[in-house]
Amino acid sequence: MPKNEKADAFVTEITPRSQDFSRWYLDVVRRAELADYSPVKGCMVIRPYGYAIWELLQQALDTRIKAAGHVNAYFPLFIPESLLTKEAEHVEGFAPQVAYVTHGGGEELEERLIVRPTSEAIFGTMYAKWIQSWRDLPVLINQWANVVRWEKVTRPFLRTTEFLWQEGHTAHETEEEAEEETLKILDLYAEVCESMLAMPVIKGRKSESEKFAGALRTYSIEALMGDGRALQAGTSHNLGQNFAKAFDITFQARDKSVQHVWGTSWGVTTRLIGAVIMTHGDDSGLVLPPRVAPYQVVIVPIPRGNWQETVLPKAREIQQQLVAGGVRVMLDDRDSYTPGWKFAEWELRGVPLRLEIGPKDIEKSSVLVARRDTREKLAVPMDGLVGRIRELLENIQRTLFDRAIKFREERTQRVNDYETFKQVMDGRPGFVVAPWCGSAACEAQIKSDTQATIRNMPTTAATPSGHCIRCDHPAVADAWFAKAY
Ligand code: 87F
Repeated sequence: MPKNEKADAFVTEITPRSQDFSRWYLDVVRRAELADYSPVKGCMVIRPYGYAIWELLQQALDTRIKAAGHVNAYFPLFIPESLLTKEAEHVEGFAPQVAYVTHGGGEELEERLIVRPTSEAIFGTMYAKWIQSWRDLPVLINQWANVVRWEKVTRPFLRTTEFLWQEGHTAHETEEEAEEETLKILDLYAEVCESMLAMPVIKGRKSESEKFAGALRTYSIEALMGDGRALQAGTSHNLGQNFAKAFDITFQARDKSVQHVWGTSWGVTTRLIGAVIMTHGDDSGLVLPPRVAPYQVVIVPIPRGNWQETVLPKAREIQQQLVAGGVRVMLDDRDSYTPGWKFAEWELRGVPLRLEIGPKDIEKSSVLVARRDTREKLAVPMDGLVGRIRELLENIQRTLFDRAIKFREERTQRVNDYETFKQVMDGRPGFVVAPWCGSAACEAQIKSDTQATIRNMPTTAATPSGHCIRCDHPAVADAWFAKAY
């Protein structure tokens, strides 16, 4: 496509957020080259730019998971059908989502295999073999893997048939230790979301109806997206002894008695990429927090005069300085595109800082720096450039987080009566915090009246004072309600 035609095209190619948020989201995913659809419905290709974000996130998670004492391993993709049905009770609701392998080597298999939708069953089976004594505990294993869940409605990153994740599976001597582990991981997830993705999250416990059926207690982190809908960004389960009983994972305790281990499982997925898009993106496209930006800085040389001999060498020199200073840099030296086209392109792809350098800048020994988050432009002296750029990147990281916090505060309302609750839920989307009695009936009624679900109940909250928003019985918790993804 000729340059100008392409340049005109992209401006109109992103639907404004206010017009249609989900169209906007799909436009950004496609135009920023984060992902693309594959020939199999619901399966997507994570393109290099999207995968680079995942790698940065993966590294941050992996480092912290290991620092918390866990080790990585790899368990098989295929699981015998009979293993899954051992935990029949927990699996019932999920059955339609399971994909089967029925043939191999040109023959029908004696036993069908499932493509893992999660790995509790295979971890459980192996733990039963590996764990004998209290001396073998705790077992703290994580794996990075792909999983498959057959989904009717899919959306890139947010809900796909196959996705990438980490899943941790641990076994402990006591219930207290398992609970401690579950909450430790919840904190870890929250810290990664807040420090890396600049995405504030609410940490809390799920209601009975929203918890994983195989768990004693499920905790989640919940974030508010740019359209005011909530997104579950990670879960951590205290499995109690449920899986230990289903898979016969026992150990000889210190007092010589034989007991079942206490388990946990927890995971975050490539959905987090969707979360970062919807938390910070704007009408010009993606806005990436510097810590997960594949390129933190793009250098665009301004082609004037004999720029190849003057501007380009200077641009390369700056690039090298920045790289040496630990900054991820892209020097866009393609001469087939105009600077204006490049500006729009890297803006759309969310690069936090753009450096423009032309003959005039060289004369003045400075560069022009444009921030993606605030769109501010400033001249920065070449002298001390690396330090200044690093400061700016940190400032952008903080600014995005502060902005997201402010947005969430503006979109969070506390209410104490059902009429107001319904009105608020009917209005501008966001979180509504309200006292709840703990009954599934009230929860279901609220959902059918308003489409809102309990996202979670913060672990840090004080005991609630009020009465259930719906039935007026004494409340067991202040619940965070929202319409959710
Ligand atoms: C789909 C099909 C079969 C979710 C499923 O949340 C089974 C399941 O067990 C299933 N979808 N789950 C629950 C997964 C629980 C848990 N596993 C480890 C997590 C995080 C990572």
